[in-house]
Amino acid sequence: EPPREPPSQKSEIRSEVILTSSSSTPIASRRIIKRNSVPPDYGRIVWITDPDAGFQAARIVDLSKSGFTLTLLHSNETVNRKYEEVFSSEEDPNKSVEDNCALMHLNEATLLNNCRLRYKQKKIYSYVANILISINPYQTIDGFYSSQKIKEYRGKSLGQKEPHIYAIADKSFREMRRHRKSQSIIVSGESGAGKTESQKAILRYLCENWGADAGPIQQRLLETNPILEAFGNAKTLRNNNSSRFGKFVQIHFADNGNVAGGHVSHYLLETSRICRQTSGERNYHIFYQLIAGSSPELYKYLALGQPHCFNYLSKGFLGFFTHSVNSQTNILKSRWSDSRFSEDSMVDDYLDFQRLENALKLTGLNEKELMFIWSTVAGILHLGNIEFEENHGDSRGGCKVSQRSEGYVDQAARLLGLETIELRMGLCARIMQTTKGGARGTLIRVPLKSYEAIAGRDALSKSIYSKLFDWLVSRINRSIPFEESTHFIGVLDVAGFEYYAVNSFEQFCINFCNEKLQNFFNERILKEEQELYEKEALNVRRIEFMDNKDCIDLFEMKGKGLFDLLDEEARLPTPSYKNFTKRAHEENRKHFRLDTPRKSKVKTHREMRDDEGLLIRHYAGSVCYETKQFVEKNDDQLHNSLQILIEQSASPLLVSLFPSATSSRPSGNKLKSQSVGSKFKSQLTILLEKLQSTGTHFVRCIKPNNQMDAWNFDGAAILSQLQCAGMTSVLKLMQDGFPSRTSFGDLYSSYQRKLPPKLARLDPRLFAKCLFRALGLDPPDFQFGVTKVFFRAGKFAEFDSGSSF
Ligand code: AD9
Ligand code: MG
Repeated sequence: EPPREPPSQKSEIRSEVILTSSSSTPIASRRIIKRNSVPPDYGRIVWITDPDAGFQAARIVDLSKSGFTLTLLHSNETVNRKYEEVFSSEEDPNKSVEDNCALMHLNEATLLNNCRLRYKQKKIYSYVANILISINPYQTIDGFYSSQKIKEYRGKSLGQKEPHIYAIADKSFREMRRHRKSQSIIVSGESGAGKTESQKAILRYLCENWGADAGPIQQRLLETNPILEAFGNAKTLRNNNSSRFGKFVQIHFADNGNVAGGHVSHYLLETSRICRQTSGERNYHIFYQLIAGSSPELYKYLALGQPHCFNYLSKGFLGFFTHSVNSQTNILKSRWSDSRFSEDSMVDDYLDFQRLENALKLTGLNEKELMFIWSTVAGILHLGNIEFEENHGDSRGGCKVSQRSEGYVDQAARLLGLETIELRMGLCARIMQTTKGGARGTLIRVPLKSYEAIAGRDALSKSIYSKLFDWLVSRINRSIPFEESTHFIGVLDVAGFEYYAVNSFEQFCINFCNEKLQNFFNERILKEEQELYEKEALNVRRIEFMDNKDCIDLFEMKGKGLFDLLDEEARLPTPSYKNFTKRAHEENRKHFRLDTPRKSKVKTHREMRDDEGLLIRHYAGSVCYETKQFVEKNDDQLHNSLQILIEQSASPLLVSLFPSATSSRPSGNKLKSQSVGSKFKSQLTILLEKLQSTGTHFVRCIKPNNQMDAWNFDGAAILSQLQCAGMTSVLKLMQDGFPSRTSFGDLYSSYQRKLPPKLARLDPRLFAKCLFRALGLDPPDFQFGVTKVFFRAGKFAEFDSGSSF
């Protein structure tokens, strides 16, 4: 490499020209072109940033101090771009590769272009070294996930066959066996990107290959999804089958490599949806399934009606959920005369209900338990229809159940095993304990205002539903025990980084989770990689990456971290979101990651005062959070009176969902237990400890467009997802790195048996050197470290198959 002349940008670039155009420069160093330092050969075709396509091709015509002058290829228009907006392109920009690391110039633009080329050829998968990129096809591809395909991928190393989610599943299985270590596959991406479908494909792959001996457990494992999806998925504007909770599904294996059982951990079920949905969205599938699919007797027993009869189902536009057209019975039509529903939707919900019922039976639920589930779900619907009006007979200004909704109180009480009178009283008044000079006083009944009664009613519904969900997950887990397990493969399916025009506590939690996962990703892929190179004395350039530890601290630090401040606020006599917001800013005044909403440059952010919002600089971009409901959303506990009410239910199953807190009940109005935020925080700590102890594999799912159109590639949106997924920083590392490796000892021992005695006495390192020379391996493709040999991306697979070992 020639010496650089530092002062002017011009000469910096010229020195790069020599570096890249010299034919004697080995590929390895040719790759070490600084990002964005595009050699200015006039006439050369490059990629330039474009707000719609992500990048577009242009030809360099001139360069100045501030950047390039170029002509666009498709329109011949002349444009100017700064240096950092111009990226090298491949010599043949129409040639696609399976592993992006095989690109000569690996940068954001060539990555995006390669994804585009492949997607146009209906190839949804590609790799960046060991990371799988998956772009949602929004269409079933014939035979792409068939049993035949499953057989094809079994036992094949990554890169031997076309990129596929099955290849990742197989790799994790092989590594689990080879290293005798549990593995996890982290699937990420925004809503509708294909995470859940990927998770299901992995589960199917593992069960079909190694599940036959597990008997009914295999089938139960596969049937966990219809159950979880009925209760935890809903139609949203972004995805007709959106998971509204996060999950970590572990598939356990016995010592002989066969499936032994499983375990599901779930995180943060969205509860606001139970009472209210955004226009165009639906409540959880189960509500519609029950209405469409229940037998006439059950329908009558549950006193069901058309969806528009229930407040909890008619707050959003009801929409439809469709994948097949069929004509069902007249019963269905009578249950579904609402014009806002299509006929397809009720057919799907009808069929899904039958599927769900079977899955629940397979899981081992008996008739009584099924009845409990249906009664609880229907009970919630009736609860939602209870309305309140001013009670003029009460001088204390309380409310009472409106005349119209008396019938719903009866039905809700009946289905939830409560006394009608108790339910009515529990909803309209709150029992409080007076305190006199610190001593507990008498119990008094404080009447509630209508809006307070509504809030209590909704809190009760949410609480019952989310506890029902917890119970279902624990019943599923009971049906797939894993006593025989030695190791597991876990698949993580949680919502990716998200930001909307208005962001609340849900986004706050999800984005915190993504910061933690990003940090883990950084650590695994970047930090460990670099540390290893250093330890092994490899000659690889040091790569900088943006560490987000400070952002995580901002959330979870003891004392002044945002979660702790929020919990502290809840303990005040009159908690207020404004006070919380003010304190958050005060306590973290100089924090780089936190700012006032005023500083937001993002136009889509709703205007907010400084004590109404937090601007947080995430690794994937700045997000403005509206803190208005933070305090309420952080607290999912029921008021005393409602807790006591449920404890008195005649349904033992319902009572068991609400463990009695009598012994620890303090004198205040609320049961003090863990808040939503701190529970999530501790769940994440456990999850990350689990991930830390496993071998990891990453799948980055990408949503091709916002219209859910098949094969429509929206370049700008995809580029932004690649950036959010941390792929840009990975690129920088991978283009100079050696992602595959094996120890000399391992390499040697796998050959030892086949070697003539003379050779078998060689020192493993020397042996490897001889072997590589004998095989004629290209020197830039590998490097010898202290204990291991390292391969460039894709080269180990070539060597592995070439030497048939
Ligand atoms: V969310 O965060 O839960 O809202 P996901 O889970 O990322 O989201 P999901 O897997 O549910 O998205 O995929 C959305 C839809 O895309 C599916 O219902 C399918 O219709 C479609 N999809 C996703 N992946 C594939 C695929 N590999 N092949 C065909 C797919 N269709
Ligand atoms: Mg999902």
